[in-house]
Amino acid sequence: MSESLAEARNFAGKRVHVIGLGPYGTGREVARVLASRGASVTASDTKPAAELSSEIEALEGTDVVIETGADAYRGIEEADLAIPSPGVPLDIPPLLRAAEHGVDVVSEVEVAWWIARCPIIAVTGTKGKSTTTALIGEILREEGKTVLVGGNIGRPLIGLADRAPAHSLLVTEVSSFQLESTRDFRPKVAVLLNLSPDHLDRHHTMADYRSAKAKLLANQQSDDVAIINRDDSEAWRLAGLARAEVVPFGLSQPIPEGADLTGGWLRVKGRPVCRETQVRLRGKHNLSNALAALAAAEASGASLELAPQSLEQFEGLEHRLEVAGVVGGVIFVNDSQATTPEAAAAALEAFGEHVVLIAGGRPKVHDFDALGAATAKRGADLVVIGEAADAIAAAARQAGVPNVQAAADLADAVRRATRKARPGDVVLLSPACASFDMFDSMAERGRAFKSLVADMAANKGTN
Ligand code: UMA
Repeated sequence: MSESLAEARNFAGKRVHVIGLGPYGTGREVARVLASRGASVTASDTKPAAELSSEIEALEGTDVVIETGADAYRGIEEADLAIPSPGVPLDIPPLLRAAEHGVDVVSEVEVAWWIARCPIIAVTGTKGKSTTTALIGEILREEGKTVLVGGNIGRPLIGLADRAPAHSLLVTEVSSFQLESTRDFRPKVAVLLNLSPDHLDRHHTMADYRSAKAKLLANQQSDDVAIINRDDSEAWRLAGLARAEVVPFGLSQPIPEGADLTGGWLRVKGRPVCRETQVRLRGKHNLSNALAALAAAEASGASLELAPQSLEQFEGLEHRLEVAGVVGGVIFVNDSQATTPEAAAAALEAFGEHVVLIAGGRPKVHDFDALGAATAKRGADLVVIGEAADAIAAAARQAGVPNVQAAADLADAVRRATRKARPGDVVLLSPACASFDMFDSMAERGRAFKSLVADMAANKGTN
């Protein structure tokens, strides 16, 4: 271990200011882990204490000082280290002030890297991160490896890094928010799936977003591996920056030195591993994710002998092309996680059946032309909702989609889509937008959809 890493790992007597006690527990876990390692920790959140009761309760019995509401950030200038949660922008005045006072500002992922005793396999990209992360975990686990899976997927990395034994493998999803304030973070295996405009409210420009994602590769060395999507021009541009061994993957051409799809087989370094038809996940984008997962597992020491079983069994994650139910012969699919037009267009491609698409919400981008074209190409019907309803409808009509209906809310959209659908059709919620105009989160939107489907099933009987 380098001297600087040993120093970074030593928290005894350090003053640490954690910002954000969000619902997924990043702030709570950072505070808990570093307090247990001897740091003197303050945790701030601008929300009032009453809205943070479960996070505050979880820190009871520790020495963590909690500052909320108007008291948030008290004493931050005196800290040695400030650790903002992923959702905290780096340019808020208290953080800028702290940095001016010489406070070291880094993300939780950076600190997790300092303390981890085992190799880290880190996955980023605009879409497919969670699925690929979970799949890598499954493939490695099936081979009998000790694996911990977490990160942006909803289980903060630092808690896993704190307890992962040296012989284990830590598979983590990392977001641009988490990468933005890393410094030395160096995954043994890095996976870059794709890059398209997202989170521009925070990163402002595509160049800034790309720079945040590029930090995944920044500290890797020649004995590390970077697995990068050759089919995605934005992601592949970053391959030039990698010092690690680059292993390309992609569906569009044979890649004997990487992972590809040739003659109906998913291959890694020219070796057929699994038939395309064995992959349970639907959609071309998921075949691409499967290639990335195979390459990452291989780079992490897996033989891939049991990978076909993993790919056959892996059903995917909640809110990602998740079958919510079958009612009256119509398949209802919850893809609430699809918050960009690219993701919704990829979802449309996943089905051979006739699709009635429900799309709309709070737009993250304003160009829906490609989604309109994809809807027209698939001959899908369309029901639009939310703030982006008019923009999506206009793009779809322009592309030649004849059948577009506007709905008042999600329940109305499900009613209209159900009326349109025939037995054997798919009603697909793939909104292409954020949820915040109608829901607290994409997960709440997905659950609302599933509960509408469950109500219909209860009323009609499933078949
Ligand atoms: N806050 C302040 N001051 C500010 C801004 C915010 O005090 O100036 C407080 C807020 O009141 C809030 C907290 O900071 O209580 C924000 O918390 P958080 O959301 O950053 O923390 P967690 O709940 O632990 O969730 C974070 C990730 N959240 C975000 O990236 C916004 C979770 O990803 C992640 O699962 C979790 O850490 C564990 O790693 C969520 C997500 O939507 C699911 N991620 C985006 C995505 O996947 O597209 C990137």
